Amino acid sequence: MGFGIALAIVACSSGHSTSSAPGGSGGSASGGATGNASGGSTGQAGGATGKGSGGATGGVAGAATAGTAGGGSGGSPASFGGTISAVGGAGNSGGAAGGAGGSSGARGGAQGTGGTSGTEQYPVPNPIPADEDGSQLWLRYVKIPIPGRLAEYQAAFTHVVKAGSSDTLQAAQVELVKGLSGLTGTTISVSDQPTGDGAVVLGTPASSSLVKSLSLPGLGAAGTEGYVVQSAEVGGKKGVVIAANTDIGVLRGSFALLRHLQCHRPVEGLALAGTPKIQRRILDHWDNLDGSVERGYAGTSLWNWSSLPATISQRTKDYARANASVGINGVVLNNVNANSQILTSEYLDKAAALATAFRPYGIGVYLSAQYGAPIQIGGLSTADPTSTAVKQWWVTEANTIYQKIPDFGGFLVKANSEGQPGPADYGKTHADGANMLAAALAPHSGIVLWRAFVYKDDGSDRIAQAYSEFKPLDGKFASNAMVQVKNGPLDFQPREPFSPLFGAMPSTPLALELQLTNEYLGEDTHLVYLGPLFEEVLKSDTYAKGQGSTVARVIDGTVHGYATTAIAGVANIGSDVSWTGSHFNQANWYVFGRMAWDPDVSAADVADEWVRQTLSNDPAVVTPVTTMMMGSRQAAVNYMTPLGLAHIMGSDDHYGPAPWISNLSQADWNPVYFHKADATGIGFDRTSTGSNAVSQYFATARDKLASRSTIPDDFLLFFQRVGWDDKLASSGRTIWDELVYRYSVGVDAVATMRDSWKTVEGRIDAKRFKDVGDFLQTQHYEARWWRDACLQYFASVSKHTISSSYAAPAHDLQFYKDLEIKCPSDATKPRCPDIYSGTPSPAILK
Ligand code: GCV
Repeated sequence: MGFGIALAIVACSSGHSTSSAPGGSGGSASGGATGNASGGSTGQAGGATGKGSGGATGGVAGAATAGTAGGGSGGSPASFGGTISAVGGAGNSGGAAGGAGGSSGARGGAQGTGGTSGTEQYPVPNPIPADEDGSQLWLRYVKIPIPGRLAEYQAAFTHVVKAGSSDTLQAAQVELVKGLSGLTGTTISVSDQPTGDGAVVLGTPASSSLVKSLSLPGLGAAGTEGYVVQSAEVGGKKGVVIAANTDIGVLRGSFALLRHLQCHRPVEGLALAGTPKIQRRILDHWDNLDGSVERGYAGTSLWNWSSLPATISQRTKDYARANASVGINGVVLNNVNANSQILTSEYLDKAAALATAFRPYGIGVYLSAQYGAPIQIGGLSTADPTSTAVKQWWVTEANTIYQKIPDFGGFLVKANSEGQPGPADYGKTHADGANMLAAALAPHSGIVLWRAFVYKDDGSDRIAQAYSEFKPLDGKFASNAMVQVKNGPLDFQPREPFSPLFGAMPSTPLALELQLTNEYLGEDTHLVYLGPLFEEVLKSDTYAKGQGSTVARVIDGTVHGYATTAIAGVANIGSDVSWTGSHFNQANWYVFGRMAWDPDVSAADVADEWVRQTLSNDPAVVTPVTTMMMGSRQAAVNYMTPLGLAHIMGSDDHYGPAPWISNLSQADWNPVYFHKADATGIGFDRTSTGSNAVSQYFATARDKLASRSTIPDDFLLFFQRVGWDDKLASSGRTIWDELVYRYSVGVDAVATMRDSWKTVEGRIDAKRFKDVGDFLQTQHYEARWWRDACLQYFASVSKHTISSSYAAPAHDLQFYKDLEIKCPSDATKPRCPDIYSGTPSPAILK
C-alpha cells in the first residue's frame, strides 16, 4: 500500500516559536470527528484520513472542522486545562488534548500549513536505505533525495568560514561541515574568508568581524543562549550567517540551521531565531555508581566510572552533542537515590572529567546529593541542618566541588522520601535542609533543586501529601533553592492531573520534573510518544492568577516572576546502541529538549520534525508515523489506565497489569488503594465527601474536578467515585461499558499502529523497520494482556460481564494473577513469555 510517488510537502519547525503551524488545516472532519466520538483507535484511523486530506491539498478549507473536532476529541483534558480546546482551528492543540482523533487534526494542521516548498516528489528509495542502528539519533544528515532541493542547498552552502578558536565555536564548525557535507553530498570546505557564494559565517560580534559588520538587529533579543540565522550578504557574497551573543548561542543556531535543512525547508528568505523560555533545562540521570540505572531500560549507565577520569569516550561527546542540538543545558549525573560516594574526591574528579567534555556543548554538571553524606562519608554523627559542623561540612564540600568544576550547576536532593534521610529526621523542615545546602553553594552561584516527591503511610491521601508539606514552606526557601515538582501529584502515570503545587508557591521557584524513561508506560518496548503528555501538562491551567496561568507560564516564571527557572526530565538514555532502548524512545528525549527550550511548541510539530530528521521526509513516512506517534499516548492510557485510573500496575516493576494487589504493607503500594473498586462502584473520592484533595487546586480547576457534570472523563476515577451503572454524559455508556470500550479501543489502536507502520516498509532501512515492527507486536500482545487482565478483575468485583460484541478475555482472572508467580521478576525486562507463547497463543490478537 502507498508505495507510489508521494508529494513532498514540507513542514518542520525551525526552532523559532513562530514557526509552528499557525492553525490547523487539512485535518479532516473524519479524523477529528471520529476521534471525538470514539477516541483511541478509531480516531487514529480517522487521523490517516485527516492527514491525507491535509497533505494533498495543503488545504485551508478543512481547518475549522479539523480544529474543532480535534479539540473536541481531546475534550477532557482540554476543558480541564482550560486553554486547549479554545484554540480555534488548532489541530495541534486538539491533538495534544488527547485522543487519537485530535492528533489527526494536529498532523493535518502541520502538514497543510508547512507546504511551502512546492510539489517535488520523493522517490521510493531504490535500493532500500542501508541498515541503521539508531546510534546517529536525529543527527543523520542524509543527502537530500529530491533534486530541486538538493540543487538549492548545493548552491546555498559551499563553504564554512572559519569560526573562532573556542571549543564551542569549533564544535559548531565541525557540526556544520559534517551536516552540510552530508545533506548536499559534497565536501564543504573551511576557509578564512567568504570565497564565493554559499558561505556560512558563524560567530559573535566579538569573535567575528564579519558578524559584527552585519549589526544584526535581532541579536538584541537573542540573549545569552539564543541565536539569529539568516540569509545575508557577507563580504559581497551571498551566504548565511549564524550569529549570537555567545559562543553557545552560535552552536545552538548551527543546530537550528541543520534542523531546518534536515526537514528539507527552503533556504530562500531564511530567518530563524530562537531564545529559550526556561533557563535551566536539565536531564536527570537515575544512574547508580555500579553502572545500573534505576528505571532505566536502555542498558547500563553511560558513565564508565571505572575508566574515568582518564578516558572520555566518543559516546560521551556524542551525548553532549545530542543534548546541545535540542537545547538541553544541564545534566544531573547520578540517581536521586544517591550514593554519597559521588561526593568523594575520587568521584568528583570523574565528574569533573565529564564536565570538561560537556562544557563545549554548553552543558553544566549537577550532582544528586545524599542528604546523609556528612554521616556516611564525613565522619559526623548527625546531618542536622542546624548543626554548625554539618553546615561547615557542606561548605567545605561545595568549595571542593567548585575547585574541580568551576561551573558546577548545583545539587538535586531527594530527602525524606522513600527511605532517604532528610531534615525531618531532626525535626527540621525541607526548607531548613535546602537552605543549608543553598548557603554552601551560594558563593559559587550554584543552586539547590529540592524534590517535592514525598509521601508517607500516615492515613492521608497520598496525592495530597506533597502539597500539604510544601505549600506552608512557600517563601521560606533561600533565593538559590528551587523546589522540583513531578508533573502530577502521584508518580508519572500514563495520565494524571497536574500537581496542585504549580501555582501554589508564588515565592518559591518551582522546577517541573517530567519522566522520559517510560517507567509506567511500557518501558523501552511500547511506542508511547510523550509529546502529548508533556503538552497536556504544560497547557494545564492552574488559574493561580486567573485564566492563562498555565503550568508552562508558572515554570517559565511569567506567573510569579521567578528569578530562576528550570525544567528537568528523568533520562531514558543508556549504553544501548540506540541510546534509549528503542528507536521511538529517542523521540521522548528529543521532545523534552524542544519543549524545555520552548514550552509552547506543539507535540505535533516536534513529532513531525523528529520523524523527518530520524526516519524520512517522505510524506508516505511522515504522515503515518506522526499519526501513530500522536495517538500513541492515548492508546496506552486506554489499554492501561482509562478514565482516570492510576497506579494499577505491578507494584515493583510497574510494568504489567495488577489491579488486584492488596496485600502489601503500606496502603498506597497496593493498586486497590488507587482504584477502590468494589461491588458498588469504582474511583477514589477526592471531593469534599472524600479526601478533599481537590481543594488543593485553585477554585476554577477545583470546581471543575469536584462536580460530576464538569469533570473531564479522563480524570473521573482519579477524583470521583461512581457507580458501575452510572452513565457518562459524553458517551451515554455506563461506567462499566465505558471501561470495556476504552480498554478495547486501546488494543485496537495498537493494531492500527502496526498497520500504519507496515506502510513504511521499503521507505526506511530494513533494520529499523523490523526493530520497530517487533516491538509493536510485543506492545500489541501486552495491550491485550492489560485489557484482559483488568477487565477480568473489574468484572469480578463489579459482577458485570463483558458484552459479547467485544472480544472475550483470553483467560480467566486466575491466569493473570498467576503470571506474577510464573514470570521471573526482572526489573529491567519484566516480560512474561506466557503472554506471547503457548497459551494464550498468538491467535488472541486475531
Ligand atoms: C528514583 C518512583 C520510582 C522510583 C524513583 C522515585 C522517585 O517511586 O518508582 O524508582 O526513585 O519515583 O522519583 O524518587
